[in-house]
Amino acid sequence: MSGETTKTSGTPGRAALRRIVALVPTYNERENLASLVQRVRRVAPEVDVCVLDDASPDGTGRIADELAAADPQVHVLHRPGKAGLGAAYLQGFVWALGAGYDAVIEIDADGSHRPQDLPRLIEAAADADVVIGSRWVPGGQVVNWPGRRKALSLGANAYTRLWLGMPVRDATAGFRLYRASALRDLDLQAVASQGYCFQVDLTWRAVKAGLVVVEVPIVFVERENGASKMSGDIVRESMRRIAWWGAVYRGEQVLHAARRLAGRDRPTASPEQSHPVGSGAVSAPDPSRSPWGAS
Ligand SMILES: Nc1nc2c(ncn2[C@@H]2O[C@H](COP(=O)(O)OP(=O)(O)O)[C@@H](O)[C@H]2O)c(=O)[nH]1
Ligand SMILES: [Mg+2]
Repeated sequence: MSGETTKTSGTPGRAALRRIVALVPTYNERENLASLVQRVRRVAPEVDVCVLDDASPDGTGRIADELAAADPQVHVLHRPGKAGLGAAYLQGFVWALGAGYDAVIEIDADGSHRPQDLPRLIEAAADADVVIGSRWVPGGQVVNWPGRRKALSLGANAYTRLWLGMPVRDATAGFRLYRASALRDLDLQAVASQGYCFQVDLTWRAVKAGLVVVEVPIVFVERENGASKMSGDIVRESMRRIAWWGAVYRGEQVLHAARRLAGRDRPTASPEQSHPVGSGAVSAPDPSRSPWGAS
């Protein structure tokens, strides 16, 4: 498998993934949903599907109901109204954990995430807690995106790296696999991100928790039908929240550094005061250099 590993401090010998569910968030995806669900079921028949629909006015929820009625491996969660991708996924995660799945996959309804890449994501999870289908690692690709969308995605990832220093190339990617055990480690109740910064939020939590995050290259194909829900509000929420997480992180680094310096001057310093501190960038795969002390 080609890909990039962000951390290597997780548990070796991970459990086999017997039950997997692909969560498909939808808002006005009438033209896309049936084909996406059929493709997922064809490529990965062992994988269940759960549609997370925010009461789409175009009737996507009814189509999801028809798909579920025809296939016992397809489920639907009807949500009361458009509340953002993050909120939909959080409900999906809680549902999947309650239903006993070993892993969840996030996949868009619009065909941008190709179902034929699913087996590689699942395969990569043999050695990882979180697998990101990445556009921005060698071998990754974006098809039919206008220059400004490419710039937005690359800019968002550069902004994220600048603030958070984590060595993930595509932290905003929405094609992912999470082991159920990883989700349980991530304190989902504390997640407040509503829009697409949800993806960065969970990546950041996974890296901070010392989980193994792997990026595998994917080809992202821009939708042919329907409209993108990307908006200025979503971009602004992302910029605000990422800057806040970064400021907290940098503040903690300064605090640790100050404590370490103070510890040098005082031989009686407590173990906490003399704890090793990271050097700025998240220096995986050497957890002893992690600013969170995940050694
Ligand atoms: N349930 C739910 N799904 C959403 C919402 N916003 C976007 N989506 C879905 O999230 C996926 C990605 O959205 P899309 O508009 O394609 O974003 P883009 O690929 O960045 O342009 C699609 O399946 C959308 O239908 C939302 O508020 N609620
Ligand atoms: Mg899309």
